[in-house]
Amino acid sequence: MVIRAIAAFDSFGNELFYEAYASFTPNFQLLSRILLGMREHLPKEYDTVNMGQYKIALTISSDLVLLILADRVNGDQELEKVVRFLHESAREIFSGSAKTQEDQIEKFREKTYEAIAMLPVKCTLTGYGGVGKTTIVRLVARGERLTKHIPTILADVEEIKIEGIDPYKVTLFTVAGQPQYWRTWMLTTEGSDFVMLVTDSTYEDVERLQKEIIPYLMKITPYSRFIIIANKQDLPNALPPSVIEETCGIPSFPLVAIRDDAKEKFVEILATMIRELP
Ligand SMILES: Nc1nc2c(ncn2[C@@H]2O[C@H](COP(=O)(O)OP(=O)(O)OP(=O)(O)O)[C@@H](O)[C@H]2O)c(=O)[nH]1
Ligand SMILES: [Mg+2]
Repeated sequence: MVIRAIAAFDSFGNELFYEAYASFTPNFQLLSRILLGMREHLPKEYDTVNMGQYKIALTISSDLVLLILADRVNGDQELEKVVRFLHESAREIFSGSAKTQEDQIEKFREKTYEAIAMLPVKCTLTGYGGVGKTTIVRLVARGERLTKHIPTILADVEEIKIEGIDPYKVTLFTVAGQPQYWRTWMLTTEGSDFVMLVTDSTYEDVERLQKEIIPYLMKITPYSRFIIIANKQDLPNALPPSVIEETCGIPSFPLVAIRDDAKEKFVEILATMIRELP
């Protein structure tokens, strides 16, 4: 789950806290004001509002309104837990009169980082057989370099945690790319915050992405965000990411998964994807 911004208001509508952790397109501050203005029409203490790929979750008590701008992909249950946790934390912190306002804000900011880390960002590497999905995950997870393509069966259940994209925690999954396993993508890819489409950057594979794989995945998980990893950029005739991006209409990033700096490069792509793509 990607939490993009958090705001808290007191009972008079004064802003107690606001912070954005990643980019987004909705005017969250204005939407917060609109929701505050219609409080009496929000009978439940917890509610959500869906807007395209985004979701606003809010909790209301007599002294506090807390709002979170998150991505829509995942179910409400885990989000509700986090919003309630933050609501209680905010009530405690902002009613403590001993401290200065800056201290209160700083203390609550720590709580928001804690809350964001409670919901890992699920990223699934998809794409055709042999394009380098398992290579990437092995390298990032264990520092191993694969030289042979051993087709993944069903789904590679490499689940790893990556540090360094604070305050976000990331979990990576990979699928099996051979066509006979595409049906399993329903289970592995559905509900991913990010679908990372890996291609070997050949004309043939990019065409397959555009014509078959992307339309199929869009059906399975329409609210996920998509990026392309243009892998095997070391090979002659590799299409550059700009051409792949234009062909598929999806942000594309270059990679050579068998190089020593691939892990670093991949983590950079993850960070850009999470923080900068709205
Ligand atoms: N030249 C080159 N070879 C690469 C690169 N990345 C991966 N490979 C090789 O390409 C093959 C990819 O194999 P895997 O990573 O197992 O492929 P996969 O996408 O997991 O395939 P499936 O599990 O069948 O879906 C391996 O032989 C890698 O060594 C790269 O950037 N450049
Ligand atoms: Mg594999």
